[in-house]
Amino acid sequence: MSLFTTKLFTLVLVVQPKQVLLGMKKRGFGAGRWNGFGGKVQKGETIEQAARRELFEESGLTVDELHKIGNIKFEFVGNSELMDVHVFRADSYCGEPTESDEMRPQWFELDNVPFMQMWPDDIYWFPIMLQKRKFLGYFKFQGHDTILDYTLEEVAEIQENHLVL
Ligand code: 6OG
Repeated sequence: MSLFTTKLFTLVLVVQPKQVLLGMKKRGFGAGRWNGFGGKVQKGETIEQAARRELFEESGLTVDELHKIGNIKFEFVGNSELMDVHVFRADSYCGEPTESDEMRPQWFELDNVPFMQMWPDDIYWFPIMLQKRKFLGYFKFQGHDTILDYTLEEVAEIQENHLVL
């Protein structure tokens, strides 16, 4: 029996040959940090539908193809709810990045990703993502700044039901 409950989230990285689009989170969880676009999966939608919806709501972009590239489980000490984040990469997009209530989008050169103003896990898995490889990760946080433990492995495919904690 697991003592954890799990909540599903999405995270989309829009990547161009030399740049990645990030959004400055203006409010709520992770405010003040650059991140991909995403949020909670709602009842009645698939994870990919949620990823497209959140990407559009937060950045104004739509995409043809979303590649399922990663899954990261986040544990926060003292919190029995695991965040199960499904990570996608899009290599092309439609529309113009547009600021929303939640996010201010900005392009970053791939050799100038602002890791110091991002969640501390990102520096571990971004290089895998940018190389178009796939990964499974688990990060245990104390507060929002300290990683106590983590695991990260590259995988050939992201399965629907992998690791259960
Ligand atoms: P809303 O609360 O805005 O969804 N997220 C994380 N992203 C990274 N890179 N690292 C983390 O380390 C994260 N924890 C959560 C998932 C939250 C958004 O933030 C992502 C969602 O896209 C702890 O609805």
